[in-house]
Amino acid sequence: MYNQIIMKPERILVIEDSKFYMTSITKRLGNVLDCQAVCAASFTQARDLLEQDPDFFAALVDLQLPDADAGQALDLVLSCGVPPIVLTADYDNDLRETLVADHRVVDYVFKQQAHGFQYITDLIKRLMRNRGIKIAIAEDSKSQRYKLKRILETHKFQVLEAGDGDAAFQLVKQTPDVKLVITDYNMPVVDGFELLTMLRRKFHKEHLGIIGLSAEGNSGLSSRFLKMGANDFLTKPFGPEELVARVNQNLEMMEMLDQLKTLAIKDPLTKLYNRRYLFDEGEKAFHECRKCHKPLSIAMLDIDHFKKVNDEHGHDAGDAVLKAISELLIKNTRGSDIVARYGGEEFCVLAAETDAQGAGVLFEKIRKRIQDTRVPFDDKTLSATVSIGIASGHFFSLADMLRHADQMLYAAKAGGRNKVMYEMPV
Ligand code: GH3
Ligand code: MG
Ligand code: MG
Ligand code: MG
Repeated sequence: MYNQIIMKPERILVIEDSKFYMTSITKRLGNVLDCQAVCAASFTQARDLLEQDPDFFAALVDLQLPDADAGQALDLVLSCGVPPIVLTADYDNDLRETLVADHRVVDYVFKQQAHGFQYITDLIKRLMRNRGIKIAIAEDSKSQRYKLKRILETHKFQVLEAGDGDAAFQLVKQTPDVKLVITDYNMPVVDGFELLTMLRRKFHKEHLGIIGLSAEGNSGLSSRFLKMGANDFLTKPFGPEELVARVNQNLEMMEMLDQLKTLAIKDPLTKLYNRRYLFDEGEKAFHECRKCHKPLSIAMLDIDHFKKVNDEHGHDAGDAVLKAISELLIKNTRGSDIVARYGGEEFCVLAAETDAQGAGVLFEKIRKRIQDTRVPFDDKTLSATVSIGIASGHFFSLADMLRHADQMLYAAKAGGRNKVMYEMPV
């Protein structure tokens, strides 16, 4: 039995009197984002809904409604603490300035805007993602810090604050999942450049983004921030739209790099490391163990008669078995071991600091657990066994170890399959 956490879809309040607009946006929210759109066709309806339960993730608010003054619904939503995305029929510069000045407003969208629905769903998707992202602000000016915090919190980021560079450094050190630091230059104790230098000694650009804030008229500051390892900079004074756009752009860039890296080292089906990673990291582990006279074991695993699973139940069933075995391998090994998909239905586990005896016990347990595993697929239950060959101890090279493990695997196959084969050192 699986323990499943059922997540309730987020509720989004949509206050809109145009039936067409309401239907289109509601459909998209449900289909694209798995959100629950709660519809209010008038101000009165919106007020009743908010009175019943004001716990909305966000609100889409039409400024023009038949039973209220312009903007009355926006005030209502803000007074309930729900972050609003304003929908407006026409562009008006004064209106834009009023909206931008209120740091509690997430954004505004023109209804005629090309790809407007896409814009809204992308925005809400980002707000959902932002909930899990921590941003630290290093800024000595209280009012500036408050402004930044307010804007970022409206966009659902988790915000941490520090009044000088040293406090910011301590904060980031204690909170390793901070994704982005926004830092002022001129600060007491430790200034923006020193903070940048201290942070870069510990955290790489790809893991911790840093945006420097430089004062107007000092263009030298921005280029210095970049040269010293900042990801980006913003020149003061800046508006919330500029800040949020830069923050998002930098986060997206980091996420993309992360995804690219994952693609380069992991197998997409099983999420295990690929062959290339095994060779690169395995080589390092091999030399490390040899240098420190620590034991090392390598196991090659091959699913028995796997072709039959595909032939009898189809390729998707085969994939389900591959995934189940991969999960089992991860669960039954240590984080420091390298578990890789070596080829189609072949796996390789590199267990550092494990001698022949330890490896024998470990892989016998794994063999037994795979044999006992039942994989549900459609209305069927699938099962599989594996043959395992182990190489332990001191070898000339990693390739040499892999070759030996492969020979042992061959012996396990020849010996009847569903077996673990290894030679104990004499
Ligand atoms: P043995 O016990 O001798 O290892 O027999 P086997 O059938 O497991 O070995 P064989 O090498 O003949 O067949 C391997 C099969 O694995 C054939 C191939 O279609 C299947 N396979 C390889 N990669 C994948 C994959 O990604 N998904 C699925 N479903 N099957 C795969
Ligand atoms: Mg300052
Ligand atoms: Mg094979
Ligand atoms: Mg096989």
